[in-house]
Amino acid sequence: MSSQTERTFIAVKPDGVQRGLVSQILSRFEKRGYKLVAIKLVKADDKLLEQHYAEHVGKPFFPKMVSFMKSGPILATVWEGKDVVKQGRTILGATNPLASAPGTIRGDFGIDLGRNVCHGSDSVDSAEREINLWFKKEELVDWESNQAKWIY
Ligand code: RTP
Ligand code: MG
Repeated sequence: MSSQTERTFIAVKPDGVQRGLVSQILSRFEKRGYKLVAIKLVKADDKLLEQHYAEHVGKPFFPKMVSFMKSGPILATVWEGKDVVKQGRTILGATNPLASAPGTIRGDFGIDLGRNVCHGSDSVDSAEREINLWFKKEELVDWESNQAKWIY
């Protein structure tokens, strides 16, 4: 996979959707130069969340986190571009919004660990797994961005 086609899974959690932060979050990825390849609103169920957060099943915070993630729609997106997995996490900020720098999504929009507005894949392998979990192959749109020649 060439660096320009690296992909990551970014989600706006139910608090971000309810608070009307969707457009501002999408805008940060668009303005940075990343290409949107998939987007949809999802009401997640237990099965999807147990697979998505498989590494956290059984931890004390897991049941509360799942009930929060089921409390409203989640905006699921896939973005493509150079180093997008790592850069996506940087754009999101630290897990705990209180430890997130101003200028990051969590640092600008959050103050509570359990209400941290957004999710981003933590590695290229996680990204591939999460994209396949949340999206069908045909939902990933293959298109050529006219901006690419100005971004790269
Ligand atoms: P995410 O997967 O949601 O993008 O967050 P992350 O990688 O930054 O952090 P992770 O360790 O994967 O944790 C997943 C989510 O669980 C909640 N959490 N609560 N001790 C706690 O109460 C606790 N620890 C983690 C957070 O909302 C975190 O985003
Ligand atoms: Mg995580």
